[in-house]
Amino acid sequence: MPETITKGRTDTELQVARPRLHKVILLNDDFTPRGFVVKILKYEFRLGEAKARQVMTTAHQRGACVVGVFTQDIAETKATNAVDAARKEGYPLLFTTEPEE
Ligand code: TYC
Repeated sequence: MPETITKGRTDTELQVARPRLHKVILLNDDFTPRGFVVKILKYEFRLGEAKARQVMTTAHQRGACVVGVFTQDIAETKATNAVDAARKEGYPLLFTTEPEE
């Protein structure tokens, strides 16, 4: 009869590792037009008009606002694309990413 091998197995080892999620944060500045910020939030982050206006207004009033939470790859790609689109128009708009606690 073959022995059942259980040695070294723990509940922890059987858990599937979930990728750590990263926040994309919109930063305020004094130069980028509000309408342009809303446009970027709609087209790069797929926010609806009302949500895009709300996120833009929060960043405008408080200095920063979380736009969304994504896997690291997607967060960095969206932030880079959004910054590139702003630079093309000559605006200093900034998005950063940081890991969620
Ligand atoms: N503060 C900008 C202005 O008054 C608008 C703005 C809002 C810019 C949010 C960036 O993340 C931002 N034109």
